[in-house]
Amino acid sequence: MPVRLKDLPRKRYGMPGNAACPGCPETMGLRYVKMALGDDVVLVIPAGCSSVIQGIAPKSGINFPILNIVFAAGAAAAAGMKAAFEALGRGDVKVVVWAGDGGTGDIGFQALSGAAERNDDILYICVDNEAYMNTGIQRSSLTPPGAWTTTTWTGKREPKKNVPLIMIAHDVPYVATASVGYPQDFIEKLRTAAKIRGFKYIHLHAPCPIGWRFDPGLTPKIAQLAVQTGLWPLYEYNQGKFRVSPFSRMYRRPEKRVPVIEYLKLQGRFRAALKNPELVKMIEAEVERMWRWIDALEKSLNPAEEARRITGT
Ligand SMILES: Cc1ncc(C[n+]2csc(CCOP(=O)(O)OP(=O)(O)O)c2C)c(N)n1
Ligand code: SF4
Ligand SMILES: [Mg+2]
Repeated sequence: MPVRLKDLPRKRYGMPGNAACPGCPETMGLRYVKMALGDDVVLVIPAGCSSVIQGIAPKSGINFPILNIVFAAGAAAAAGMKAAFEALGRGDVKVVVWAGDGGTGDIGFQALSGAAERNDDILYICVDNEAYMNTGIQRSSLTPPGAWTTTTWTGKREPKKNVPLIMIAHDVPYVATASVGYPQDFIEKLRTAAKIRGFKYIHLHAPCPIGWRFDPGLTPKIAQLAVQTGLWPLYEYNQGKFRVSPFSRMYRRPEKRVPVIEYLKLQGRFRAALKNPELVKMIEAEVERMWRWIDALEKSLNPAEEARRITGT
């Protein structure tokens, strides 16, 4: 059912004066997670900005239960915690991993892949600000081509690792992409995922004003532009059924599509790339390549057949 803003809880989950930078997409995303899932939720957070946003123990700028855990172990710790809740007769508690792009696509990837393969009953959210922000903006495998970081001074040359597609290939029940620029879509996907037993993965695009070099007031706008240019497609793979989400359907209507350059030019991290036509072409080619994957998935998956295969009916 579509989410109506007026029905969402008004409770404060991030407290005033927490340690996030102004315009931080991670605090926005954390708030939406709690608004969507309610109180019986424990978060597991590997090292990253969200570990620091909480502040220094015994105080916390975030008022819900969190286990902070080493980088490599997010999904494994969550799977163990879920098993413990079940043993205690509290299988209703939702265990959610909230990990950065570095903690997901690089250092935590083996634990993520293992939990997915075992179909552990957890929800894993990658909050993707496209670099190792907490340690000073180093490149990750999810940094997009053309982007400046402190370890890619002239712009990254390699493509962005496509973790959501890798997760679909793990044959898990639920995979979706989302954006902090479209909170209702994100909240709907969180609620859909929460009703499914087994492994769920949501990849949240999270523009970071500090690392991407833009005005902190522009976080939602930059997030929306990523979707409107087709650079960040919103879609959902639910038990064998693949569908492009409504806000991304405009990509298929070229007259509605926003040129990629409109997204790039608002961000200081693409300043060098914008002077290099080859890099801009590479970024545009990446967008088209990603949409070819999406078209292929949409055409090739037979929803009824897939659902039968997964559920064994
Ligand atoms: C094994 C290990 N290596 C490096 C670090 C240092 N470290 C802490 S946070 C962080 C960056 C995390 O990046 P990401 O997962 O993308 O989260 P973000 O800070 O961007 O939210 C790094 C490298 C660490 N804590 N543990
Ligand atoms: S560096 Fe970016 S993600 Fe990290 S706290 Fe600041 S705004 Fe948030
Ligand atoms: Mg990051």
